[in-house]
Amino acid sequence: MTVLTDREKEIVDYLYTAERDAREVVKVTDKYSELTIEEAYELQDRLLERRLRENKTKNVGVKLGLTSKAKQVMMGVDEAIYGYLHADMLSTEWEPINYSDLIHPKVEPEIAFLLGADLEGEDVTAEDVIKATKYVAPALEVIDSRYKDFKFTLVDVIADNCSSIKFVVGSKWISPDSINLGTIGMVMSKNGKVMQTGSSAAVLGHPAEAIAWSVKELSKRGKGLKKGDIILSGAMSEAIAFESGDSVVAQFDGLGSVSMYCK
Ligand code: 0L1
Ligand code: MG
Repeated sequence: MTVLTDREKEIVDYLYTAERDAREVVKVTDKYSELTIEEAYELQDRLLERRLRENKTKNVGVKLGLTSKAKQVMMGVDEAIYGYLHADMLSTEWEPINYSDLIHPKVEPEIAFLLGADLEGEDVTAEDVIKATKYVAPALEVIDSRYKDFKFTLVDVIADNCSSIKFVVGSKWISPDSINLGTIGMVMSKNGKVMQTGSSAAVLGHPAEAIAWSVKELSKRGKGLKKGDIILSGAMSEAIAFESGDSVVAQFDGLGSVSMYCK
């Protein structure tokens, strides 16, 4: 078992309880401005260990964030980030999401990859990702930064497991060979009104490129992706805020649709 420093214990407790109690908090870097990206990923690991233990859940995959140039420019960074998905974050289309469990949620459209083989190493390419993928499906990711007003630095958001909270995967799973994953158009509506349009090309040029990037990053930290993992490859448009009573549907060319309802 990993022994945590006093600072790690304090930050993990701060972020874990903020999520558990659906309470927004001030940024970690307001107190610890010297934290580095490497330390942020270590904090993320420690936070996820605590989450796995206390929520009695298990790891089911990885999610990528800041994969669009627009979001990177907005944050003043030139790199994507990654976090982890747990079984208790997975929600189905027919099971409402409880607004009272969340702080200030937003939802974004993504393509989910289900891996049929492990992927690891610094030389992994987008072609390797496609070969290792058994199915792709439309997905919605709900993000709920624990930080006040959804405002944070890169260090803050990495330590906070990249704002992860829930995700929904559509029921139509298809082979990645049956579609051009680099040019999928998408329309996301809330309560019947179109809110966002986007393209899979916004995800680092191609969602499989984004996943290849994540495999390289993970391998620098001695990790990889596993057969059976679900990977959320990154948002195809800006996220939209939602509240109790809202329904959201995202329709993807050739992939079908995925929906969620918030009660
Ligand atoms: O999944 C995402 O793209 C979110 C990454 C973190 C940035 C944010 O919360 O907006
Ligand atoms: Mg996302």
